Amino acid sequence: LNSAAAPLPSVSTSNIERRWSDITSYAPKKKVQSWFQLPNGNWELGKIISSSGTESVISFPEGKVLKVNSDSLIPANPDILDGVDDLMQLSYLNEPSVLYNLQYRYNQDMIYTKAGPVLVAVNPFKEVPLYGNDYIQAYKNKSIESPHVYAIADTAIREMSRDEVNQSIIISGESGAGKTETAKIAMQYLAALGGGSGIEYEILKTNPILEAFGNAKTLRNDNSSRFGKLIEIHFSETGKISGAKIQTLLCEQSRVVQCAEGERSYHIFYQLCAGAPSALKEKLNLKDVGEYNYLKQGNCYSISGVDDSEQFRIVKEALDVVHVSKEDQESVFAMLAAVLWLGNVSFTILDNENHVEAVADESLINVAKLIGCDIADLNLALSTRKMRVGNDNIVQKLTLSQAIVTRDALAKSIYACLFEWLVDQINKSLAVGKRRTGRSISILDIYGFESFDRNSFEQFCINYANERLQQHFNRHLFKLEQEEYIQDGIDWAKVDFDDNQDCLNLFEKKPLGLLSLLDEESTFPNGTDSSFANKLKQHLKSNPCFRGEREKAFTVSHFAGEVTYDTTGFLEKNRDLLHLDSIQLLSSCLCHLPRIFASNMLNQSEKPVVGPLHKAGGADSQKLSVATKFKGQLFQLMQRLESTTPHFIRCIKPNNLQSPGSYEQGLVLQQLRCCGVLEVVRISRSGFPTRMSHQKFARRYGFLLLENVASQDPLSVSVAILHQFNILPEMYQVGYTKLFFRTGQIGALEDTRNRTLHGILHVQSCFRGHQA
Ligand code: AOV
Ligand code: MG
Repeated sequence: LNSAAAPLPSVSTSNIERRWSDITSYAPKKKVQSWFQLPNGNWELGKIISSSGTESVISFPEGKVLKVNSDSLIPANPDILDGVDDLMQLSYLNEPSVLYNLQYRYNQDMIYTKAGPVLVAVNPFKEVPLYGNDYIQAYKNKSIESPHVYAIADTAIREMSRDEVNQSIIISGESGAGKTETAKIAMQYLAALGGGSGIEYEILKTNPILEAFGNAKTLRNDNSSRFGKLIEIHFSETGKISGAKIQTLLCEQSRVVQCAEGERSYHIFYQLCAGAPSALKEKLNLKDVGEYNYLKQGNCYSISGVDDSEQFRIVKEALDVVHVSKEDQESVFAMLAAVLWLGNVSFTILDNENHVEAVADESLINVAKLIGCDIADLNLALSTRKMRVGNDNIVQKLTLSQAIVTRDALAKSIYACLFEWLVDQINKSLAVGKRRTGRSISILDIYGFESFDRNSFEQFCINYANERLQQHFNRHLFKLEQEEYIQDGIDWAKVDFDDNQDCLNLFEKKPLGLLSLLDEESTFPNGTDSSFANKLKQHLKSNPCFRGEREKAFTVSHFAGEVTYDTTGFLEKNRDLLHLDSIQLLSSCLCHLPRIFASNMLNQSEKPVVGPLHKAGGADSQKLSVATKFKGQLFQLMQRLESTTPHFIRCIKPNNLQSPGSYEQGLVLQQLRCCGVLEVVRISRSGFPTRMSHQKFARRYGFLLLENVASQDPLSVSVAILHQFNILPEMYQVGYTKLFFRTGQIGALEDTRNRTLHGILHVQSCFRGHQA
């Protein structure tokens, strides 16, 4: 979140305590050590010297003594619990204690902590000695128990083979929190354990490629993912990786032609300019990054600590590994150069109606040469538009602003197609072999929640995707879990959580949701960003998640905070026009383009979902709106995840400076709150994570019974087992169909079962030995 806008936690501690009071209520009342909130919002640990009525006297380490309202104190845990592995172990589960516990670990480079079933990862912003082969082996052999991404990946592998169910590792967190790094760490572990065929090496090499083409420096993150990615890694019966498939979520296109001050376009442009060998440079007529308009706008050419030229070498090597031929690689670089040169194409005004033609300078000549078309054809495609009026084709000249839009649309399309083509190539190379078992582990890494001073269509899509992801998290950790308890009739006090269904409805409802209204307005030839904003205000004003703002803006209350969107450019970005002329130009040109692009480009004119968008305008293609396409991809992605057992990792960004050693309590707390980390811990602690049907339980442990049970029905047998093993009543619940156990309870039973079985087998083998 925006640092300026990130609210510090409320100074009124009583609210927070009330909020968590039910959680802390079973803890002892005697407050020896307590948290006290300072006016700056941070918490300080003090010792209570005396307490009388509503007032307490508390002393702080540096000698300060304060008389405070007893209600404002929040109990702290005893020192022995400092830095516990799992927040479930805290005696007092409250916000300052959780913040302190994470910080205590963070200060010692223990960046991972469990919150019940969820792994919390606090971004260290520096190298920490927790990775590599020794650690991988240690987690594999279970000689280390501390929380880690490796441990999550290990559980996923085990459960995949044990339960024969596909698994997923779902990584979330706001921009710059560490999702992409975490995804790579998980991939490392899977590759190490499932390696052998060599395909794991290819899988790892997709990272530098996709990051070069899909990541960029933003104000939040020097290596920010501008696309979402689900990689499905397939395993054979023997547990070896047999292939993989990557599915992506729309790549941010606008960045190709514009970016904010201090940000960069996609890494690959800078890498190409810095790293291309001189022969390639000459062939593509490459200049210094500072010569290209598209790269100049951000006024930022390098990233500290990153050598673009070296990165280019790494990307080329990776392209070799995933079998992109040298010839195709050269075409890719030529397309990138074409995009850069397109940005330098300028126009001269021909008449007093502002009609233009492109200036036939170096830029135009280079573009034509690079994409292999005629200069005159390119000029026509950039400065005119064919229209059909009745039965006649007429040619309309474009004005300066129309020509610029057309030029930029062409550049964005080339880039988007290039990206899709690359993903296709990678998927071909990683294609799962014939002997597939259908078992897989998927890793999800999308762009994180974003809130800038100015938020546009891109943030709108990104934050919508994050809202969906949060819903998935809620469904699995809160809804489904509690529904199962209630359905099976066990005694359960419901734990509340922040359901984000209302916000999702605001986006998805038809016909009066944000997405529908956007599409509708995009189909009107006369629709504008302000008519769109007005429509939103008119139809959505009573929605609690929506607020109309002055001018063309509106605010959405997201699960992670409020974001105000400026609708400027929304319609154009959603329509994403590419004139038929441009499509024809590209599909007729000479280089490798047709092969790379033709199918993708022409696909775009398939379904007229946006409706009569360009009927009035003429011969433009009809195609899916960007928002609709995005929603479709998102649904596909979520659907894939639905059939898997999820493992959640929550990445936390400890500061907005991207620097090590700084832990801002307010910022961390806000992230913990918005994703409901404490509620997850609470459900896990009071919940019954292990469950087994009466039948299965009776079958599995029935033979351990010492006395015969009068009735042989599974429930009576189960109850008899529970009694014989002295399992305390508060440790389990008997449902209509299942038994529910608290964490760890079934472990002792399982041990006895194993020991007994082992004993029986041992006796049997002795017996057989004796006979022989
Ligand atoms: P993101 O994926 O969550 O942001 P990244 O994974 O790109 O965030 O992490 C941002 C930066 O934090 C990285 O470039 C590293 O410098 C650092 N970092 C993260 N995790 C680690 C780690 N485990 N060890 C060392 N450094 C780390 V975005 O893609 O912006 O939402 O759209
Ligand atoms: Mg990322």
